[in-house]
Amino acid sequence: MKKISTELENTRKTFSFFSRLKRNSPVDNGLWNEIEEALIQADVGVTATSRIIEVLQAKSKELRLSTSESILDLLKEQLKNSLQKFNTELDSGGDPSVWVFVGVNGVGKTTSVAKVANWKSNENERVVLAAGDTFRAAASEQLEKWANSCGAELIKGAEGADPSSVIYDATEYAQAKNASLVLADTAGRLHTKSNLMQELEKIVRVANKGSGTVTEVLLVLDATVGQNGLQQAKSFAESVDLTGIILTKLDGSSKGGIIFAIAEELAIPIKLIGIGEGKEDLIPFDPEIFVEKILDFQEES
Ligand SMILES: Nc1nc2c(ncn2[C@@H]2O[C@H](COP(=O)(O)OP(=O)(O)O)[C@@H](O)[C@H]2O)c(=O)[nH]1
Ligand SMILES: [Mg+2]
Repeated sequence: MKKISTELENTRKTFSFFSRLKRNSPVDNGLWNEIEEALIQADVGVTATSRIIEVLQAKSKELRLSTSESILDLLKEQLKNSLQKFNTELDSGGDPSVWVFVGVNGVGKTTSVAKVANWKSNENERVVLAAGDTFRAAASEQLEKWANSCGAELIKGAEGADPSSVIYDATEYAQAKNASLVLADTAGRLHTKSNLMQELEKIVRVANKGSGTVTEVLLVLDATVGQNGLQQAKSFAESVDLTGIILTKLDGSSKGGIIFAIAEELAIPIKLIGIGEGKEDLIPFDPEIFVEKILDFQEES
């Protein structure tokens, strides 16, 4: 897996107000307005932004902070804390463990399955992929290519097959072959279609019936859709117990602030972030590094 680097440049740019900020400008209404505007522009969202500013103002008053530098340090702490209350570890406690990838169309589910397969295969784990997107034949072909390039095995069904049974078969196969991890791809579904959301609930239930245990249900969210991602997360969370979020396309997005909106409004940890289309373009989410990367003063010359 990669380390955070230039891929987050766009996100850092939307927080650029902070890099233009002078270390010792006074704490006045102008400063508060600018902080508020910067957060909203970076897609932190109105609700989360108001809450963040409220807490920041109360604390800065209590601590009698008088420079922009001290306010920014406090903001960093606060943002890190909001992300750190979550456990970002992925649970491998099943035997085999089943990780189910869910989300709407085009967010990067299949690509994320491939990236995780590549990561785990590189750590010498034996990985089985389940082609649970049986809606289109092209979907399992796409996954098959990835499986070959990652050295993972693939279990697929016929087009139109019941995704639950494909995923169930994959867990039985994994058990028989002593593979420790099953990564289950699923078809994209609109969070507004209740029959499709019920199918997800069934997928998780059936996957748990065999030898495997579903230890992760990962919602894949596309960072570029901004605040709409929040609505998707809320709807999916109503149908299945989401254990984590994979936030994709942060490389092309200036909307990294959605991370704070998710943290403030939903109790679902972000576990992985996608920073490109290749199988290596995945990084574990680290709140400390993320906040340090995007919020900083410009180097003084
Ligand atoms: N830039 C970028 N593109 C991505 C990322 N993840 C997925 N994609 C692209 O998004 C498109 C849809 O991905 P796919 O995995 O097929 O989405 P799915 O419909 O949810 O399975 C493809 O063109 C991927 O290459 C990412 O982290 N960054
Ligand atoms: Mg797909």
